[in-house]
Amino acid sequence: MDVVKAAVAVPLMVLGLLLSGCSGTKTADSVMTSASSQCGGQTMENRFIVQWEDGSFSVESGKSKDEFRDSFVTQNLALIKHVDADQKIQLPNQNDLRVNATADVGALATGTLNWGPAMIQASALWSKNIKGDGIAVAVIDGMVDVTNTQLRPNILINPNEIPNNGIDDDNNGYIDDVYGIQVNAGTNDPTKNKHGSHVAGTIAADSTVGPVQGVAPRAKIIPAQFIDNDGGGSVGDGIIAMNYAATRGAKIMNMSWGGSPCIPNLQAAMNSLSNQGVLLITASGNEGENVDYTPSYPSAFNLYNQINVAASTIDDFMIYFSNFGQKSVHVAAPGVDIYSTVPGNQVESMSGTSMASPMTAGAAALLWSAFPTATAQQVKQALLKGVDVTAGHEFQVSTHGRINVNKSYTILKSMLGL
Ligand SMILES: [Ca+2]
Ligand SMILES: [Ca+2]
Repeated sequence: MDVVKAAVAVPLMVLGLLLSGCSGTKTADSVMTSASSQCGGQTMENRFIVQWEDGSFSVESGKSKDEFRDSFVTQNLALIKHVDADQKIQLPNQNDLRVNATADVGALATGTLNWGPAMIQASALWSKNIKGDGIAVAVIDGMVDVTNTQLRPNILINPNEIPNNGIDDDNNGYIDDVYGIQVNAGTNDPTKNKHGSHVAGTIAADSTVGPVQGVAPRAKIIPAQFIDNDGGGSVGDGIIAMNYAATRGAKIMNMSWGGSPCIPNLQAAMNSLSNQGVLLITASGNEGENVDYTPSYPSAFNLYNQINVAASTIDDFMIYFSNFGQKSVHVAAPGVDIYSTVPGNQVESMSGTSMASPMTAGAAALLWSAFPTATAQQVKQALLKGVDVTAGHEFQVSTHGRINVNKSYTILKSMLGL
């Protein structure tokens, strides 16, 4: 599947020349993040994230910042709102994620295998037949193994795209995007990077066909892949993946990655999605830091419709490596020794805020499927107000608690006057 968004740049360049007289005081320098306001990170010298005046984003290439400013930016200035150098992001390697050996699932007590959904009381909603129906959740991550027995039933199919014919049948800019997209142009093998499959299973593994209980076992996953086999990706590709998922109807997006320093265009892109009513769930990060004072992004953006999630243990304490913060982290969710789907129809345990975030995304999908007229903000507030706060276990997050989707259900019902 190829990304053909770059082709849009040609007509825009022509139009840009025509309109350049209307650009006012805008200059090529004024729309580009200056070197002095860049705040570290692994800048990609030849790639640029362009925010256009119409609210869209694209990733463009150039020989250098100066060359890009003098050619592309100058020529398209009237249509460009802001330009950032793209930056690399990197998932923790598999050891840092504390991947355990493939579990002998049969030997595990059920309470151990699916302790996360149990702790947040998801089963209380399942028993009411509330299971995430009709809610699309985007996994903005590495490749999702769409052949996995427990994931396959819950991958959202693009009905207007004919598979494997090399044609963009629905004319959405992406060839053969039947399941989702791969923004990263490399060879993407879900067996090399299991993170996306694990995240997807926590959200929506179909519990009728395997041992993993997804929190919302009938929600639909939109795989929007931008992280490669080695866990690397770029902020610009992440923005493309998010905006693609929005066009496919994602109500919720899970972002189990971070570490980016301040990139105005990442904030602008996510703020736009938040303002469109998309609920953005982010992992607080695994550095054990207070992100109110040591922010990394997108964790610490604190957007209107963002929930930033810390990781808790089976004993209901925050794990030592979870980032925290009274202002910019909102809730905790189970994120340690989380068993979920990986390629080969296997089940593995991973630990990290990467696992706590999809636990929360799944909870949001349950609530939204129960109350489809709720706004993203109402779902967020219900999740925040429904947390369990246990004496002696208070989390250093704004709500001091760990999510409880059953309590949040009652709160949301009341908020909606139902
Ligand atoms: Ca298409
Ligand atoms: Ca096609």
